[in-house]
Amino acid sequence: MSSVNDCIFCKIIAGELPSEKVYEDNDHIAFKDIMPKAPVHYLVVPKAHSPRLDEMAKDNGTEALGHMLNAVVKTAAANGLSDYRVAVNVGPKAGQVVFHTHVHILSGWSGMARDVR
Ligand code: DGP
Repeated sequence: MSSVNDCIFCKIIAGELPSEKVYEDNDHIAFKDIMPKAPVHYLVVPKAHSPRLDEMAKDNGTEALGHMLNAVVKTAAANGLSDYRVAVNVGPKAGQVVFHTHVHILSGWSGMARDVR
């Protein structure tokens, strides 16, 4: 599990690693996922480090959860997405591999995406 010092998303936020940015506000950045699982796949990432969703409220305050979801809606709107899926993996058994809280935005399918994972 990464700490702030070796966190890949902290490095992207700091501009030390490249990313394809699609949205930014004071407290969040959104960029394209490097391994997309849908035609459109963005990650919305709070700039303040917390390892996982269930620790984020403790670390950054419960209002940060709402602000993050608002940034998700803003990211989708800024990129013209009308239909999209929002997902958060919490913990390794759920598939979380980057331990800096983030929200996936998946979109861009041509038809119904009910069974897309
Ligand atoms: P999760 O499994 O929920 O922890 O999702 C982590 C996502 O982060 C995964 O879909 C791949 C993506 N990812 C990992 N490293 C990088 C990176 O260096 N740049 C970008 N843009 N995405 C990354």
